Amino acid sequence: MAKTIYILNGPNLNLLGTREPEKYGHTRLGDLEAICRSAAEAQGFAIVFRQSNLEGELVSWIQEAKATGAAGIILNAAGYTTTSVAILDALLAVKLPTVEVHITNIHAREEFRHNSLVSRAATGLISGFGVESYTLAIAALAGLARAPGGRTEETAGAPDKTISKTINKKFKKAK
Ligand code: CA2
Repeated sequence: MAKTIYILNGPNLNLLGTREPEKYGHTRLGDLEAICRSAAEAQGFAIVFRQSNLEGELVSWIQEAKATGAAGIILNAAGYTTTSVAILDALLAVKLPTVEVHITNIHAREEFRHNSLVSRAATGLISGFGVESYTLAIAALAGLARAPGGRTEETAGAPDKTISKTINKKFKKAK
């Protein structure tokens, strides 16, 4: 059975395509889900695609991703990106490969959007490519899941040094 990628969206993203199109574009959330589903299926993955305006619900879904054996998480925490220690703690606890996504380039915007707590636990960050940030994230996660000796549960979110140590250890064992 195909492995599943959880794609989680935070507060106000239900408004996608209906407000502020100059910032967030014209694609509605339902259309984004369809785009993500076909991009993931093309790479051999299923998706669970959800949006919530509630912090705790996002935390529960991160835990659910782990409990159900998901391949990884793509997370646009939106307004919770810079404020939610609870979401950061959940990501640190589940240790799943995680790609943080943003539609806009958060570093080209107001300073308060720069200090992402999510980034501290994410494997990587894709920001500023419109809704294509999501399809780029799917490609990145699919690559991670496939890469031999690549980032796994053990090394998700860890700095590269730790990852090379883990890989070296595995190679030594194999010899
Ligand atoms: O660029 C992104 O994806 C953001 O995560 C969007 C968040 C913002 O707080 C982050 O700094 C960057 C805001 C999401 C609000 O979503 C809306 C969508 C359409 C219309 C209005 C709001």
